[in-house]
Amino acid sequence: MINLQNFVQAMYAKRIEDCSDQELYYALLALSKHRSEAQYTNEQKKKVYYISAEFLIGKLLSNNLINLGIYDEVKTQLVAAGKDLLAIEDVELEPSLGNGGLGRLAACFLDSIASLGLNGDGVGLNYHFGLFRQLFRFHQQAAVPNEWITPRSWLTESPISYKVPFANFTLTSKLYDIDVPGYKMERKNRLRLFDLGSVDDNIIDDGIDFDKEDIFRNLTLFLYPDDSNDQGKILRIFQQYFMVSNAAQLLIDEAIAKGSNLHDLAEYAVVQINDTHPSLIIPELIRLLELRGISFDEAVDIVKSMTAYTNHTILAEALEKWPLDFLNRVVPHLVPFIEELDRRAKAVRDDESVNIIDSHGRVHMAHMDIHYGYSINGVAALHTEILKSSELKPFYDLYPEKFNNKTNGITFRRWLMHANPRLSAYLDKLIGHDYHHDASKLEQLLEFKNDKDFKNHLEEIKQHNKRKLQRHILKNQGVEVNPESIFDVQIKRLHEYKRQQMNVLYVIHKYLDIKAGNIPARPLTVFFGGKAAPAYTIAQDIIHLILVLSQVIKNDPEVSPHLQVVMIENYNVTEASFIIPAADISEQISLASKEASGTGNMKFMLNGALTIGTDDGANVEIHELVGDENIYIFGEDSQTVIDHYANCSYHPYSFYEREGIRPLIDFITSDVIRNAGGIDERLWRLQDNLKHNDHFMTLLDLEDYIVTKERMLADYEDRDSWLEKVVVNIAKAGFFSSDRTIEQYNEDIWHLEK
Ligand code: 26V
Repeated sequence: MINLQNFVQAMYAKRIEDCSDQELYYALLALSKHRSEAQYTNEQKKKVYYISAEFLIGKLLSNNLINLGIYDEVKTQLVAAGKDLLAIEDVELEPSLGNGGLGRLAACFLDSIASLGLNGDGVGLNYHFGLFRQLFRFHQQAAVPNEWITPRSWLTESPISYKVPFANFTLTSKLYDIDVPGYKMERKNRLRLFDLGSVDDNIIDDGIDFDKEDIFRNLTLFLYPDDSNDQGKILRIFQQYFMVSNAAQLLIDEAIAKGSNLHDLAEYAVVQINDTHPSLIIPELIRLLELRGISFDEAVDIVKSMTAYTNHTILAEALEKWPLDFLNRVVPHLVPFIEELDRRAKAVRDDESVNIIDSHGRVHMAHMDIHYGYSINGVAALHTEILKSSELKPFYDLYPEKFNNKTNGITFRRWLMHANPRLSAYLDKLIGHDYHHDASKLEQLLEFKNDKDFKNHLEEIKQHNKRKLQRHILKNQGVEVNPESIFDVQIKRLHEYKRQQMNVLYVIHKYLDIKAGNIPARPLTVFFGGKAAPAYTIAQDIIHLILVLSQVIKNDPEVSPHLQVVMIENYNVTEASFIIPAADISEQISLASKEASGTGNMKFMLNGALTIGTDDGANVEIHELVGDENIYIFGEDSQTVIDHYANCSYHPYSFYEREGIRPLIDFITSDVIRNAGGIDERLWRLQDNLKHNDHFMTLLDLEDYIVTKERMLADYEDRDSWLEKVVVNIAKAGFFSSDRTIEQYNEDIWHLEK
C-alpha cells in the first residue's frame, strides 16, 4: 500500500491538498524513482543491448506508475485531496530523444523487454535538447531547442565513464541511467544514456543554430543536427562513434564482471543494431577485442555471432553511406578495421551491390551489418519481402538464412491503459485483465460485435476522448474544435512519401465541394501533426499550405461550420496520447512499398479508429486481420509502384490534366490561398513539384483516395455498422502488441533465458 500523504509530508511537511502541481509532480517522481531503485536488475548471464540513436520515451510519470502497479492507488489518493493527475502530468517535460517511429519503437521495445522479464538494456545518447521543438510562425515551422533536463529528472547519474578516442583528442563520457520498470514486475531494466561533461548549452545561438565544429561543447546537444552539409554529417559520425564505443566498452565490462573470458563474449551479450546509426559498433568491438588480446580472425567470428541488424527503411536517401574521408577525419583508428572487413567481404563476392566500400570510397553501413551480423530483419511482412526481393536481393542470395521478419508492435501499457483509461477500464470489466499480459485475449471482444450496450459504451468513450482533446487543444493552441464532428487524423513526420499533400488535396476538394453547395451530412475536422526536417524544403512547403488552408477555411463562414483543419503544434508522444483515443479515422496513406511498417496505424486501431490506407507496411497485416469490410484500402499496390519506378512509367502531368484533379492543384496558387498569407515561392514550388515531379506518386492514387474517403464518411453515418467495424479492429489489435514482437526477437534472434 502506498501512503502518498506520508511521502508528501516527509518531503514538504505539508498536506497533499496544500501542494502545487509542481510539488506533487516532484513528489511522484521521487516516489517512482525510489520504488524502481528498490527493484533488482536482471542478472541472467546473457543480455541484449538494444543500441539506438533514438529512444522516444515520452513522459514517464503515469507510465511508470502503471508499471509499478501503483497508478490506481496514487490517483485515488490525489483525487481524494482534490488534485488532478492530468494537471500534474502537465508539469513533466517531454524529452524529444527521437524523430518518430523508429525512436518510439525503441521505447515500446524497452517496455516489453522489461515486462517480459528479459535481460536487456537500451543504450543511446543523452541529448540535452533532442529533436527541436516546433513552433508555427507566419504559417511556417520554426525550430527552437526542446528543454527537458531539469535538476530533478528521471536521469540518475552513474559512476560509469569511458575514454573514447578520436583523431585529435580523447573524450571522457559520463553515463546516466533511466530505470525502465516492467509491468508489475519485481525487476527493472535500464535505458543507458551516455553524455559528455564538457557540452555547453550556451553555444546555441538563434533557434537551434550552433558551432558544428566545436565537438567538445556540442557533441550531445541535439539529436541529428542538420546533416544536409558536411559539417553536420561529420558531427553525426562523432555522435555515432561516441555512442557505440561507450556501448561496446560497457558490454565488455559487464560480461567480464559476470565471468566472461571474452572468447565466450557471445554467450553474455547480443547487440541489436537499430537501423545503421550504431553500425560502427562492429569494427569497434573487433578493435576492442584485439586490444584485449584476441586475434583479428577470432574477434570477427565473435562479433559475427553477437550482432543483429534491423532495417527500418528502403528509401535510398535514408540509407547511411559515410565517405571514408570523413571517417578518416573523425576515427582514423577504425578505418583499417573497416577496410579489412571490406576486403574479406569482397573475397566472398566482389560486386558493387554488396560491397562495404563502394567505388566512390563510401562505406555502406547496412552492408557491413549484413556481412558481419548473424541476423537482418525488416519491420513488417511486406517490408521484409521487399528487402529480400529487391532492395537487398543480392544479400538475400548470399545469406538467405540471415533474413527474417519482425512485424513491429506497440506497448499496450502506454497506448491503451495510459492513453485511453476509460476504454481500458471498460475492457477490464468486459473480458477481465488477461489481455494486459496476453494481448491476443482481445479477440474475446468479437463476441460483443453485435452487443448494443458495448457499442453504446464505445460511442460514449469516444465522445469523452474527443472532449478531452478539445479542451487540450483549446488550452494549448487556443483553437476550438467541434467534438460533434468526425475526427480524421494524420499524425506522423512530414515526408513526401507519407503523402500529407494528398490529404491536403482532399481537403481542397471538400472545400470546393462545400462552396459549390454540397453540404456534408456531418462536419469534418481534419487533424495534422508532425515535424519536418529543417532542411527538407518541400516538407516545409506542405506545412505552410496546411496552415494557410486552415486559416482560409476558418475565415469562410460558408465552409467553417462543416470543415476544419487543425495542425497540432509540436506533435510528440504527449500529443499523440491525447489525439489517438479521440480519432475516428486513421490516415495511413503512404505510397505502397515506401512505409516500412508504421506503428501509428496500430495505435489508432487499438483505440477504435478505422483506417483509410494503402496496402503498405503493417497496413497489409491489419488488412489481413480485420478483412476487407473493416478497413478502407485504396490505391495502387506495391508491385505496381515498383514497376512504375523500374519502367519510368509514371507521369504526373497526365493525371494533372484530369478534370477531377486539375482544379485541386490549381487551387494551391489561387488568390484565395495567396491572399490569406500564402508565400508565393512555397506555393509555386509545391504545385510545380506535384505537376512535374511527384516522386511519391500522389496524383496516381488521388482519385481513388477521394472516392474511398467519401465512402468512408457516408459509412460513418450508419453508426451500428461503423461500431461493428470498430469492435473488430480493437479485437484484432492484439497481434500488434510489442510483447509479441519482443517474444519473436527473443525466440529467433536473442535467445535470452526467461
Ligand atoms: C530517414 C531519413 C533521413 C534523411 C532523409 C529522409 C529520411 C527518410 C526516412 C528516414 C527513416 C529512417 C528510419 C525510420 O525512421 N524508419 C521508420 O521506422 C519505423 C519503426 O520501424 C517504421 O514504423 C516506419 O515505417 C519507418 O519509416
